[in-house]
Amino acid sequence: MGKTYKPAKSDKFAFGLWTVMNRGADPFGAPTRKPLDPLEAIRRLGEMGVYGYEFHDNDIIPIGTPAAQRDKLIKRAKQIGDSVGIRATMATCNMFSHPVFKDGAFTSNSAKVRAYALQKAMNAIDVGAELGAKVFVFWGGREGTEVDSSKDPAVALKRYREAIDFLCEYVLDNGYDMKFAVEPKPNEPRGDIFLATAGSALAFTYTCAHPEMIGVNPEIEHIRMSGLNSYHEICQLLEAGKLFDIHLGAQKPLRYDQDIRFGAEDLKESFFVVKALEDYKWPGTRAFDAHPYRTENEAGVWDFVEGCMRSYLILREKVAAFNADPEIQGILAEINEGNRALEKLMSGYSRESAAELKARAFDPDALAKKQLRYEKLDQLTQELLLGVR
Ligand code: GCO
Ligand code: MN
Repeated sequence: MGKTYKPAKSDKFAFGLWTVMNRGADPFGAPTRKPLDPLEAIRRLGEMGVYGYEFHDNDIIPIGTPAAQRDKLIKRAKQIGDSVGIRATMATCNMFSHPVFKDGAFTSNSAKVRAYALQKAMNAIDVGAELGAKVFVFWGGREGTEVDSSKDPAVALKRYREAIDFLCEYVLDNGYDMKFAVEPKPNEPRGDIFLATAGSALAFTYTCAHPEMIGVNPEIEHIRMSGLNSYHEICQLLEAGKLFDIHLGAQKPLRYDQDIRFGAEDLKESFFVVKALEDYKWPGTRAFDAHPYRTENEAGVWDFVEGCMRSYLILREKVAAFNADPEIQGILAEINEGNRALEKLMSGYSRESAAELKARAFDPDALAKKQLRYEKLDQLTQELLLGVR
C-alpha cells in the first residue's frame, strides 16, 4: 500500500515514438485520434519519467524533407530531449509504409528498390548516430511474400545479409558507436515474413560478416502470434549474448498483431519475461512497442504509457517477492538436485569421463519415482501474482 509505482529514469523505460503517435487506424477503420507531433511526444514521455525513445527516421523527418529542415528537426529533438531528460536509445528505418516497399526493401526483386532501401537505411543510421542512438533495428515488415513463386527465400536471405553486411561496414567506416538488431515477426503485413522467429533471426546473425555487431530485438507480441513462449525465446537470446533490444507488449496467441499494453494478456508469461531481464541484470532499455486501444482519445494515450510502466514495476516487485519466498525457493532447491561428482564428469568430454559415465550404474525406475512438486510451485506463483501471498 502507498506505493506509487512511478517510473524513475534509472528504470530505463523506453517507448517507440510511433506507439504514442499511433492514431488508431486499422485495416477496417480510419484513425480515431488526432496526429501527435513527434517533438511533443518526446517532451511528454520525458516528463513522465521515461528514459529513452525509439524512432523511425520518418517519425521525426518525413520523406522528402529538405536538408536544412532535417537538421533543424534533429536539433529540436535534442534540445527537447535534454530539457526533459530523455534520449534516443534506438533508431530504425521505415522500410514498410511507402508503396515503393510493397514487395520488400532489402529483399525486393528490384535492384533499384534494394538500392533505395540501402540509401534510406544509411541516412537513417546518420540520424540515429546524430541523436546518439546506440542500437539500430531492422524490422523487415515488408520482407516477405504472399506468392511463393515470386521470390526464392534463399536468394532473399542472401540479399538481406548483403544489405546488413554493407551497413555494418558503413557504421564502422563512419566510426559510429552503434549495433544492429534484427526484429523477427512471422507475418503481417506480409503473408509470410522472412526471419519469422527469434531462433531464425539468431541463426541469421551468425551468417553475417560481423556477427558481433548484430543481435536480435524480440517482440513479445510477434512471438505469441506464432503461439510460442516469449520467456523461452528471450532467454535463448540472453544466453547467447544476442539480446540487443526488446519490445514489450501483450498479445493473445495465434492472432493478428494486437499490440496491446504490456501486461494486459498472460500476466504469468509477462512476469517471467520481467524475471529474466531482472535476474540476468540485462543492461538494455525496457522498451515498449504496442498501441493504445482504438477506443482511446489523446488522454488515453498517456494512460497507456503509464499502464505499461506500472505493470512492469509491479511485476518487478513480484519478481523480488518470488526470489525471496522461502516456500517457492524451497521447492526450487528440492527439484534442482545437484551431484558434484556427476556434474564434473559431464562438464567436459574426455575418454576417461566417457568411460566412467558408461560404467556407472543408474536406476531409472528409482529416479523416476521422485515427485516434482510443480502443482504446488505453480499455484504458489499464481497466488503471488494474484496478490494473496
Ligand atoms: C510491428 C512492429 C513494428 C516495429 C517498429 C520498428 O508493429 O509489427 O513491431 O512496430 O517494431 O516499427 O520498426
Ligand atoms: Mn516492435
